[in-house]
Amino acid sequence: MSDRITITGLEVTTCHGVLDSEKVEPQRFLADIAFDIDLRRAGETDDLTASVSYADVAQAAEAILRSEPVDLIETLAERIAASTLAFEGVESVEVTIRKPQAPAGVPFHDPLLGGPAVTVRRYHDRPVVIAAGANLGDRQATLAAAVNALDATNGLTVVAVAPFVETDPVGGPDQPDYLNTVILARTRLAPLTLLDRLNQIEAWHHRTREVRWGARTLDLDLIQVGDPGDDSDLRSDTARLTLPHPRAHERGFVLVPWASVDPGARLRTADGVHSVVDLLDQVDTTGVRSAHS
Ligand code: A4P
Ligand code: MG
Repeated sequence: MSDRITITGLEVTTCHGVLDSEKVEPQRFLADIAFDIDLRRAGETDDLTASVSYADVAQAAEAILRSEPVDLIETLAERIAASTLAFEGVESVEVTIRKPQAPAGVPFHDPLLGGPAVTVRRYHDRPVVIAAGANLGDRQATLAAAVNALDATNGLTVVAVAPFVETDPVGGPDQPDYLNTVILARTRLAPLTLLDRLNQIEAWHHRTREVRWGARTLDLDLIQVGDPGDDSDLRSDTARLTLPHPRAHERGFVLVPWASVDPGARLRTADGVHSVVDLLDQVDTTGVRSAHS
């Protein structure tokens, strides 16, 4: 369940409308903007960078209202919705534009909130690729439970799950073989919200972090958010979240299941966007075997 920031009654007197007279005679336009965003971290840290500044959103909306005349308040609402959704962390937005002095040929009683209004609701719907691995406990049951927990997440829908593969451990200390899979989903959630959710699901499965690349009951990694094919994939370069995942392109235990569930998949690496099938040609996949369940 996400949180919400609301900006109510942003007012600009300007010229928009279908009639010629409206293009030259200014009238009042009012905008209400409500956007959904995970505010937990901002509330816990008192840090504005963990939220979105309502001033920035409101000023961007004001600039749209003040820009060259358009015919429709639908256009204003659509543009303000797009501008608000572009702020990092915003999941969805609802924009209402009121035009209380609209020349509709009828009287409106309330000079502030009377008259016509349009409301649009828009949300992100991005493809996301999640890699899952387990090499302690009942690996099969854990991966299945993780898929269910992901699908039960508000704002995320699982689209496909790759057949599980049995894999030799890569890196780290001596440890048992892994069961790995790749999950394709669609989401309106911001990447950091998604990462918090992955960590929560790992914690439910008693994931501990004593040794880097050590054995684990469950590992859930974010591989990619958005589509590099149309340049809409999100990039992040912080210790908490690196996107796309910096090691995915060299790991058979990610690429093999990913290519099997989505042969057309693409991944951005340091030297451009590649098809996952092509990347697979360059990695050693001898340690990846199909798992018979
Ligand atoms: N982090 C940064 N970016 C991301 C991201 N895109 N997705 C941060 C997930 N986490 C990300 O993660 C360490 C830190 O990375 C976290 O603070 C997180 O905020 P972790 O899950 O605590 O530790 P980890 O998984 O041991 O580290 P890492 O570096 O993610 O390991 P890898 O590269 O995922 O490797 N062999 C086989 N056969 N199968 C496996 O699944 N997995 C690993 C882990 C090693 N060998 C394996 C397998
Ligand atoms: Mg991890």
